Amino acid sequence: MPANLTPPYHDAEERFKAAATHEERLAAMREMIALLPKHKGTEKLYADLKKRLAKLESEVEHAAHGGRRADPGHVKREGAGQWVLLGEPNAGKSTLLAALTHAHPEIGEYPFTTRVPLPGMMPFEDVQVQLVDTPAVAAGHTEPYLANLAHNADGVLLVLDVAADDGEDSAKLLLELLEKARVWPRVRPLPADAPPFLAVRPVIALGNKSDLDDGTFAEMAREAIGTDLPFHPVSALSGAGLDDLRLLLWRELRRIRVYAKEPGKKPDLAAPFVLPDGATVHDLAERVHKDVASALRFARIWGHAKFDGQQVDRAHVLADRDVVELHS
Ligand SMILES: Nc1nc2c(ncn2[C@@H]2O[C@H](COP(=O)(O)OP(=O)(O)OP(=O)(O)O)[C@@H](O)[C@H]2O)c(=O)[nH]1
Ligand SMILES: [Mg+2]
Repeated sequence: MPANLTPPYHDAEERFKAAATHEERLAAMREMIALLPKHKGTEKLYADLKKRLAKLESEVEHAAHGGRRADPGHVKREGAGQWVLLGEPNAGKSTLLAALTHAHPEIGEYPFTTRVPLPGMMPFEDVQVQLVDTPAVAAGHTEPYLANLAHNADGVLLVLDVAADDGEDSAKLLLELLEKARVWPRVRPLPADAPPFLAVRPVIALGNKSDLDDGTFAEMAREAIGTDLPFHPVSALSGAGLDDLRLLLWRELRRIRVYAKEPGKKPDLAAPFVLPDGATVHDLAERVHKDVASALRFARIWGHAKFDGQQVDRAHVLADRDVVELHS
């Protein structure tokens, strides 16, 4: 019996042949199945198409997983800076991410809920700070890529569960991981015989679940992680301590916000440039465009300078919240 295939079916078949990606092939194949006239003469072809569709679907699924598995230890940096959260199972890393950012991580009473790193953006005033939730640090179960993730971040948050009874062991594991990651807490003076390739970074310990504690457990956790590290009791559940933490996460990045302004126009206060502490007018011009930097003659500054609109040269060091008018 002839199949009597219709022109729209043939069109879909042409699209299938011309498809450049798995997704396009998948879409065209689904159309072919939908457009296939259904009668005795197309029974075999229908069964064949369904089989090919199932195979294609599993290939696409496989490719997607392969892609995700390829580099779980790299999370693209976005916003003003990146903090990585590290901690024992159930410490509350994901609950913290959910409380501080717009991300929606899975949260569970059981350990190892989080399987892959998950970033979220924390709004702070007019900037966004990136936090990265990670799978737990636990003896024999720590994902090897966590060391890389910590090394490449701008700062590390060690999340401790003050109510847990294995506080000392998990503090030890976290400190070992920092060492493996070659992250040196910025508050610690660098010894003369410091190992090479260290990333000197802000490291902050959080005593989470402070709602379950009168302060006694927090003190024990602080001693376990090292009293020289900044330590902040917080509760991801009640929100206690989180406002202070937001400010700290911005401040410890040691960055400034500056607002660029064109002569004769109002500054764009909604979109600050974020630069490292100590950045100059030249650094800002470079960030705007390299041509702007090379053509720069002087700048005018509103903010911390002696008087508003003061003329400065390219070596002038900027301060947080300066408004800068670049003149070429
Ligand atoms: N009382 C209290 N419970 C909390 C707090 N933060 C988290 N929890 C609870 O602790 C459990 C674990 O929270 P998660 O955020 O999933 O912990 P996690 O560190 O991400 O755990 P893993 O992904 O397994 O490593 C959940 O039942 C949370 O509701 C807190 O501040 N106080
Ligand atoms: Mg988690």
